[in-house]
Amino acid sequence: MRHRRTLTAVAATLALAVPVIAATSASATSTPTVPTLTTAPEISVTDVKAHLAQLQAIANGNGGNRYAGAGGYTASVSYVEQKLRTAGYTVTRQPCPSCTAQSPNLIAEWPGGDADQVLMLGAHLDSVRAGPGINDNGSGSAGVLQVALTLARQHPAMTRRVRFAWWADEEQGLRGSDYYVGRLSAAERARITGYLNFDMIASRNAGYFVNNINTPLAASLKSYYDAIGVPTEENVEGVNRSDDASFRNAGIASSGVAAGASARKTAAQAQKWGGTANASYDSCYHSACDTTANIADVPLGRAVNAMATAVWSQAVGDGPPPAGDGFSLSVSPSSATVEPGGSATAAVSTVTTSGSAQPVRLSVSGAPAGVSATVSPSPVTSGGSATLSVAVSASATAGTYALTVTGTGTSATQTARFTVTVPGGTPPGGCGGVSAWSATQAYAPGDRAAHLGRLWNSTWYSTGAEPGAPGSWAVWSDAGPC
Ligand code: DTR
Ligand code: ZN
Ligand code: ZN
Repeated sequence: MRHRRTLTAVAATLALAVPVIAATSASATSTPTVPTLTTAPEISVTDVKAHLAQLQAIANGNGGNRYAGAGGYTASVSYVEQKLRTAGYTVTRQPCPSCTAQSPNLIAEWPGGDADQVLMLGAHLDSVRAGPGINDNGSGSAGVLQVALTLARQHPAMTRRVRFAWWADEEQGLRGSDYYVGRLSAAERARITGYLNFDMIASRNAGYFVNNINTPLAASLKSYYDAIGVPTEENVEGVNRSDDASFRNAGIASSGVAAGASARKTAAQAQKWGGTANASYDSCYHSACDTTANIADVPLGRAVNAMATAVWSQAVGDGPPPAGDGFSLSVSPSSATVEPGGSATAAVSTVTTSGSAQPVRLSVSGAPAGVSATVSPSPVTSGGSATLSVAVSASATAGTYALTVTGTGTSATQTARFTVTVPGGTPPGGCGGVSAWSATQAYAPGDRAAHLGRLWNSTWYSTGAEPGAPGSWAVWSDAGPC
């Protein structure tokens, strides 16, 4: 079922219901209330903070920071990547040659909506060396991640594409986003309808800043704050200091929200937003104290719900969710080279992509003679995993074979490919027609046998002496691969 969030709860505190640009419908009840802002689901601050706790743990385990080029950055990338994959995203690590230690950007696109109209959301995932970077910019990274996970879980009908990015090396000069934008073809650039940036969204002495606040792209972000009665200002402090600049410089519309860095809150701002006048928005900016203790829940919650509002109002349609396939199936790795006599395994993963979890019966087909392939356990409940085991007998014919793993669920059937290559240039029949070595056969000088992808010449009398085993040189000579 679709979540339809009204702003009734927050509206209770407002003297005035603010007209909302992004409103798609008014409440159907007879009580006059604030119009529904969008169909956006509520993003839970608790969920976002759970990601922040993980980023803090990553920094703790990596010398106290997550800067690009160090272990804390790589581990942050792995954390976000794994969360997205589990949710059903195809995630791309884009190596960035111009970034410190060639640190990668991470890009994930939700497969729905018009591919010619792409709304992008991004946050830099690196920190400075001085600290764990939980507000700068764990906050934006975790927020964008939670919105991406929520989109996947809701699986709504899409109008536009939504692409999420976590940038490398922002702190050394916006290098990750600069590389990404520089690599776009003119056609790819033209497809991006806008880029929304989230950098430092949970500052403890928060301001409510919107980048390029009077542009059409900013309207859905601003309208969220308008609707909850929080005044916003242009993000003057952040101009040219975060990844939206890479997009703006390439002529792509950009916006975003921020709660402020080291600049000081004015008396007028303290009056309208609360907090401390004449103190920095974030007193731990670029410092060791930028930890999970440096996060303010209120600006964080507002920013992530503004994000969701922007995504749902700009890219989610009014129709019902597409009839879901229900689950996805993948095999990793998707290929292996297996010598005769050898074996390989691969992980078979399923993910529930819509509705509730379902039992999925797993099977594998397409194995040629001499190759056995099994998948176990079966069935699994979607969300679960199994193992594909491939065993190649000594007499298997060299070649490349496509195996098909089939998952039969209650709402759909999915397949995934696994390619197995048995090496050796042997003509059909295996080792030129020479029989496979047998442990029970008696061999005499001059006999030949095929074993482990090699041809063996018998030089003495033997039974049960395995060619290639230690000491077998006494009775077998190796005549090379076959
Ligand atoms: N992104 C910050 C730079 C920055 C400085 N001031 C602001 C204000 C709002 C957002 C960002 C910033 C950094 O990464 O250091
Ligand atoms: Zn930052
Ligand atoms: Zn910074």
